[in-house]
Amino acid sequence: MENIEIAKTFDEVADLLEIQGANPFRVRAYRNAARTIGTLGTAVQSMLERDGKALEELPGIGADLAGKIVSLCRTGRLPLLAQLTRKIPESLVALLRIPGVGPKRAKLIYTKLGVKTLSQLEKAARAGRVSELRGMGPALERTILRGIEQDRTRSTRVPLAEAEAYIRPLVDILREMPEVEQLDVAGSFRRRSETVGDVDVVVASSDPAAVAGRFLSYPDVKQVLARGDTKCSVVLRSGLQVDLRIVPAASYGSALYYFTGSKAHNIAIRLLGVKRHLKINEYGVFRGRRQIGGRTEAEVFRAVGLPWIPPELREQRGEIEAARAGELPSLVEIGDIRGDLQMHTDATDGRNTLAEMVAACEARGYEYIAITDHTKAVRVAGGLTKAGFAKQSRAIDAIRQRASKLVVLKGAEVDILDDGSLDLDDEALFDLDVVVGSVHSRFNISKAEMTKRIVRALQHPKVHILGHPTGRLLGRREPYPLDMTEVVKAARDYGVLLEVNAQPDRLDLSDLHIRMAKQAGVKLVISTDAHRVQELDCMRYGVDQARRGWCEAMDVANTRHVAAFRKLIEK
Ligand code: DGT
Ligand code: CA
Ligand code: CA
Ligand code: ZN
Repeated sequence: MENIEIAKTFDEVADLLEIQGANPFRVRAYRNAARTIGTLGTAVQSMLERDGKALEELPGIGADLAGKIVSLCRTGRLPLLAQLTRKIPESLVALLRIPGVGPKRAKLIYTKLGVKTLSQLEKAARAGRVSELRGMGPALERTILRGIEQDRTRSTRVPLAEAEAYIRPLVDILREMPEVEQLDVAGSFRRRSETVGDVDVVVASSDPAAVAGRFLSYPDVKQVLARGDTKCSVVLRSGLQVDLRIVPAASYGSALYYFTGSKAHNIAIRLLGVKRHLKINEYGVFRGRRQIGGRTEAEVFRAVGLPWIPPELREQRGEIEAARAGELPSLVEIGDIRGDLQMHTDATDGRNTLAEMVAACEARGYEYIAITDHTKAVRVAGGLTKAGFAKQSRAIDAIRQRASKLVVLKGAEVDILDDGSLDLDDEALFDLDVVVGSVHSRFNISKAEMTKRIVRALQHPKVHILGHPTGRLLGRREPYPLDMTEVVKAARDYGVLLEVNAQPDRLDLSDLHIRMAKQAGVKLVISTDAHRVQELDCMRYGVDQARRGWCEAMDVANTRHVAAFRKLIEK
């Protein structure tokens, strides 16, 4: 059992408990456990094999939850889940994906209308029966119908980080084989797309049968779609499809290049080859029948007169022209990042104390960080009042007394209220070093209203960063309607940084919006928005996203030294 499957099971338990109206603390406990397990660096299964008690030491996991994890790993089932689904159908959980339908409404819809599935909900909404329920109305009914439509067209793509978790153990096994000379994960995974359709693995080996055999016998394989000596395709238990290509070392570079894609990029490169009377495919670069290259990727690019192009750029968005002109960006790297400017502590909805977050950031070698807990409007997160921030400020002063190289900046993630005003008074704001302004409520307003709301917030002299600018949650919530051109313009005019939120289910801004901001001369900031120490490690997903947006280190504010960063955010 993979960590991520355990996490999903706990999330489902939390959903079902919530629909039943269970004690919110109990719901929270399962959600927190899901997050802990989902973001854990080591496999729970292997922890159990080594030391049965180690689980209980994880944050948010006591003896009771540890016992549940053990039985889940041993039997693949959780009795509690079965018990819950005896009372209410499991299919109701799908209703929660629809905007406007929370647990209370899902329960109401089920008990009053007998609706158990999305298609039944659609029927009921079309018949106008949903709007007749207490607290609902025609506007909500329309939102629900629109949500169901979007849910249907949404594909089964998997967030990159999730695919990474599923594929890592398999890749580790293959890499250990002496028959595997080289191995890379190619495709959209290597291009670091925010979601992947399937995972493409490329291997160099002179014994393809051995590699294919090991691949097909991997215990997590649920279904074999294709089996051949050089080409196999399987579906893992998680539902993720994995394609494997095995080639001789002399073709490895061209196979890696070819299966990295994107398709549009490949076609453009192949056409450049045709002009030079070259044939370029997954087996190599050929002049007539003679192979003239393909052992490395660089040889493929060299054959068409280009320098090697980083995979993140291979989307046929001008990278070939830039490469030809010698103007490829020198992309930002994880090692360039000197600070993390959004994170939460247990003063609000974070899991770790201020001291623990600080220590974890010191261990990661950062030069500076900002502690940015929520403000009071975010009630579910226990957002801080002015007094709460004053208390935190004293705690940070105490930490600053200790000799440490890490600069701890005082910050807040301040809610942008309905009218674009801020959820903290000016006096409190002016005591802070770094203010992230974010929208967490009232997503269902018009594009014009949302744009006005955000632009007004950016005008405030103490808003330095716009947090997760579009509010999307990959696969779960569409971005709120927003005129990004206007927001980018306002960010430039008022000297506000736009956040690239590195949480794997946010990655907000998107790659295209990042590039738009960069081209407008707006600086970005890559932040983890960590709610626990392990999440500090998701910085690399934000960096990948910024690379897809063509960012160099200079485009990213938190690659600067702390003094230069502070100067940059002065308005
Ligand atoms: P995905 O899986 O939907 O997230 O996206 P990719 O880019 O990983 O696409 P996939 O898995 O269908 O194929 C992997 C790569 O193989 C793709 O990026 C480029 C290459 N490829 C696939 N089909 C074609 C094709 O018809 N022509 C060319 N030139 N390349 C192709
Ligand atoms: Ca793929
Ligand atoms: Ca594929
Ligand atoms: Zn937030």
